[in-house]
Amino acid sequence: ITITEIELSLVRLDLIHEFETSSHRKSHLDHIVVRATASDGTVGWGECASPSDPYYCSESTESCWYVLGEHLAPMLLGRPWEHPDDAAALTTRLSGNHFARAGLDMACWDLYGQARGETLATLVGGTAERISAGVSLGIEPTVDALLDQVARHVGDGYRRIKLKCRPGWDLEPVRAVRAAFPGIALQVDANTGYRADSAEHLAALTALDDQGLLMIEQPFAEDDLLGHAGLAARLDTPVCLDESITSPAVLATALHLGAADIVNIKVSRLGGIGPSVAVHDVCREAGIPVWCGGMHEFGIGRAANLAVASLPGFTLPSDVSGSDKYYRQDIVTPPIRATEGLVPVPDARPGLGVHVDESLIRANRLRHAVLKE
Ligand code: OSB
Ligand code: MG
Repeated sequence: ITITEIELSLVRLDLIHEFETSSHRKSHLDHIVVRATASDGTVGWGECASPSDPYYCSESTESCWYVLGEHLAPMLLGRPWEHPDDAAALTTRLSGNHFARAGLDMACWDLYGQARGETLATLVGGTAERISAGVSLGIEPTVDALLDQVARHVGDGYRRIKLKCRPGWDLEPVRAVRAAFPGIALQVDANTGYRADSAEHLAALTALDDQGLLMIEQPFAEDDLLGHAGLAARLDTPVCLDESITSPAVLATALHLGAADIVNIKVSRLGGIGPSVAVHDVCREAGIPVWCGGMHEFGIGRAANLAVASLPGFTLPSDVSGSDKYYRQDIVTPPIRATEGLVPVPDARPGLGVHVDESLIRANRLRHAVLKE
């Protein structure tokens, strides 16, 4: 396969409900949609689900736009490859920039799937036809507003609730949700908001230990693997890593240190499908449960997440909810939807398994660029 043209579109979709994490609040999503055309005219799609600003990680929409346009696209355009892993190998001299990489990687897998006549899920060895879905709920202005959100999503059939937390918004909301919904599967995500050297923070995290949580996700900084290992040893609640796990090599270190009881796999954080499958395989071998996280993806990224989440090691509910939880109209058909908390793995066509509605991309884009050899 040889890619001869790459079109980047910066697409904005408004969020139905504002989302606040330990670091910031957002009301819309700006993602870069990648449209890669092969020499035979086949079109492959990818989505760069980078956060707009560099808080969750050091990448941003603008860094992805720059890296895709100035570095990744020139490395790939006009160069033939047989498998998407070979396409990824053409760009290894670029350091980091995983979200930017993932956008292009997805488009390569979409092209590859179409060339082979197989879905992405089949190509990676996925087996599940439906993925158990949870929802990730942001920090709300009040506990009552949070309880309304939980009630709504439990009512919609979602199978697990994840609450964003931070110092000062932890024990109180968790206790309130636990009291109102005693039986639900519940977990928290701190997005690096706590410090392992703070007695106050450790006390807050320890106080969560009797709330029957499925896990506490990423309490400490991305590079604080020792801090997470110490906490994992001291809590009964499993510690899950998200931000920290940026590659299979970091995963190996984290597992060696006992820093992760559970791993959140995100295709974009890991820089693509290949490393995501590799992290899954190592965790499965090591008996570490994994689940599929999300970055508020549009339908393209959501379809890729579902394909990866169909692998057998994904035993915990994902964050890959229906796109209608986040935005009014999906840019793909059929739209990604949950029924009774289960999201079908797309299989309507080869590759990503969904059809991309180009008119919606054109209608919602803030800017675009066409790159050729
Ligand atoms: O840490 O999982 C996270 C969204 C943006 C940045 C980081 C995270 C999240 C989510 C949302 O939790 C998950 C989703 O896509 O539904
Ligand atoms: Mg997270």
